Amino acid sequence: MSIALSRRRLIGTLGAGLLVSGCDSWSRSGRVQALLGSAEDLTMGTQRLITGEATLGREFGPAEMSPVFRMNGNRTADTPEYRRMLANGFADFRLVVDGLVRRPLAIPLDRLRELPSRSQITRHDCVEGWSAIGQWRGTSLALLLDAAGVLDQARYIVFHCADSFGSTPYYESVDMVDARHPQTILAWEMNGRPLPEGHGAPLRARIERQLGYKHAKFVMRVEAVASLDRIYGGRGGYWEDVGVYAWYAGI
Ligand SMILES: Nc1nc2c(c(=O)[nH]1)N[C@H]1C(S)=C(S)[C@@H](COP(=O)(O)O)O[C@H]1N2
Ligand SMILES: [Mo]
Repeated sequence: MSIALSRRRLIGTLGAGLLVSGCDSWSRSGRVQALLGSAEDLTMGTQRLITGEATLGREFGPAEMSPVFRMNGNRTADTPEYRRMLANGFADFRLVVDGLVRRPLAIPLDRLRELPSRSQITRHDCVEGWSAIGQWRGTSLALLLDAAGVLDQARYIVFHCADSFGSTPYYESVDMVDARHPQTILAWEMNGRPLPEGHGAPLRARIERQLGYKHAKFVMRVEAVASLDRIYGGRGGYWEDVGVYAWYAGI
């Protein structure tokens, strides 16, 4: 607890000098974007330095689970293909792992469920100001990346989702430290039941040391890339491209 507090305080102190308040036109200039970018790098670097790359996010006991875990963002993926897969219990679903890998994979859900899995009870923190504690079980992303043989040039993992806002698909990305973190899983179970539609069936990412929007729901494809520049808007995620939230959302 005190470590978490002092970490926050330190990050706050370091960040405060660089962050510029207000939403005048100057704040939208390239200079501010650059400043915000360097503040983000500093936050990530500081956090990794203090907590270490493999530090686990806090885990809770069953008694601490929230009676209600709300749904947020898209509660379904409104495409004919998704509806078809949902109606069929995802029997036709294949998780694609591709990009900078030696062996691209297309893995059925049943097969994923047979692989070694990890279960964790963690707190989900949404940037909008709510939290909930839930249990997640799923397949380690590191295991899948090893099975596909991720190439050395790969620096990020992109989660491609089935849902969109308007015509813009939701997506998210993490670097290799978070991709290979022991608690980073593609969860197919929530609170002891198959992952419900509203929470991202059939698979959603759990990135336990980052805020809620990084936890991509409705994950269809995992892509290893050297750079995020040419993925959609180039900022590494749907909300990042909109310009609202930072790519690194460490908590
Ligand atoms: N594909 C997809 N993933 C998403 C979102 C979304 O709209 N689409 N919303 C994000 C946000 S902001 C939060 S807080 C969590 C909400 O997860 P929940 O619905 O399981 O509570 O999912 C995240 N992942
Ligand atoms: Mo969120």
